[in-house]
Amino acid sequence: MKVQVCIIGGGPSGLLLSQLLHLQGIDTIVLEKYSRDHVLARIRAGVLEHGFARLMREAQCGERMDREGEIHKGFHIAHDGVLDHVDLHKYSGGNSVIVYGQTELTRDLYEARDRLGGKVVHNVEDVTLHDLKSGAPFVTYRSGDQTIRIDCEYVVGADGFHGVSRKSIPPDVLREYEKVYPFGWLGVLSRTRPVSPELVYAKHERGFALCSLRSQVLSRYYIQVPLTDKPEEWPDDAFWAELKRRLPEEVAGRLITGPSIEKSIAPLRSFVAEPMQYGRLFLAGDAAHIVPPTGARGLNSAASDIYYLYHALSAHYKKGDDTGLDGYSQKALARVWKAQRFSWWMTTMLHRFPDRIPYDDHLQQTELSYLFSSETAMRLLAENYVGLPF
Ligand code: RFL
Ligand code: PHB
Repeated sequence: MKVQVCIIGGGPSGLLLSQLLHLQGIDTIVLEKYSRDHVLARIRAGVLEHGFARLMREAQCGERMDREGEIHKGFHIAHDGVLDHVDLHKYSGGNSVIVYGQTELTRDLYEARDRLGGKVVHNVEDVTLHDLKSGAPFVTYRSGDQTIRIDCEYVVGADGFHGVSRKSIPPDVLREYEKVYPFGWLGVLSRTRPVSPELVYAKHERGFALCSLRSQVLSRYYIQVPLTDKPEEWPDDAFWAELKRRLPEEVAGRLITGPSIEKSIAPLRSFVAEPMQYGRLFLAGDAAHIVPPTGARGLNSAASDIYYLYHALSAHYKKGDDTGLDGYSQKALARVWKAQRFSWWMTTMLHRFPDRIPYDDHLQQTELSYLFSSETAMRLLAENYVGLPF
């Protein structure tokens, strides 16, 4: 089979790019390792930047997001016994974020691909990238006992952190920057009314906690846990008790608990791979960079990669203009590193580090008291949280 762009990975990055390119008349195929049900069972991001929302609308996938997603103009930070408010709208010049789950967004993208007859192949095994430095790269995969070959002009690696695309770049070309945090987030999804209409990020001496939501009847909560913990060591009652301990009384008193419908632990990691291009291969999203979820930047950083790639590939195919493709890695990385900085800052400010010294505690407190006493500091937070311009 021959296509113009072969996209590895049917997560939000790969699907969104294939949908946008399809609308420009550019032929793509998406190769996904797992089944659609498996991809849609993963509970991940919840907060979308307005720029991402715009891109979803441009991809003709924004209808349900606009109908069911919640616009949030602010959030809370609980710390040192107080519940402070971050007015995103006021301090970002009128912007906001949309709370809409990654699962729903991915479902919308799959349905849009179905409507246009997009080619998405599931359960592909042994995906291998070939001849990336040539003008005629190709990708092979196994389906049962058959090996299938896809000839293409470009390959996009949107196969997440554990995918094969980044690993196809020779080690002497690839530079990797990584920071692993000494804790994870235990997340619980429950069919209960959210404790607060806006998100609550809580710094507490027992560890960080986050109250988020998917809708007015579906809550998403997280607590910081040691990396050695396992979800099965946290029965629901223990989770709710620990979450309550970490929230200010006025919030904990309102918490409605119920059975968990999903419970998992995600390790926290910062990671960047450079460059994001090798010959005819372009990396996008988690395949090239990871952030700890504290600043809600992961999926949003993927969206800006997709925006740049979409425009670069469109300019190539429509005008024969390769400046976007040539400059992709540099342009994408400039924004990626800003998301890295912000996520690291939020994570460092709000978590309890096992090796901290009293000096670090003071700095954390000072960071927070400065934040809530300075309009300039508040603007920095707000402009990053709603998303820096693409
Ligand atoms: P994905 O979603 O990992 O999709 C990659 C796809 O590639 C497939 N794949 C392969 N396919 C073919 N061949 C192979 N060899 C393959 N290997 C892998 C995988 O099966 C998968 O379907 O990457 P993508 O599309 O770049 O999307 C990135 C986002 O998923 C990620 O950044 C966010 O979920 C991060 N994140 C958040 N981001 C936000 O912007 N806002 C948030 O509020 C937010 N909250 C979160 C998060 C991530 C979390 N976890 C679990 C890490 C909260 C959590 C807890
Ligand atoms: C979520 O709802 O899953 C969520 C929200 C905000 C974050 C991270 C995760 O910063």
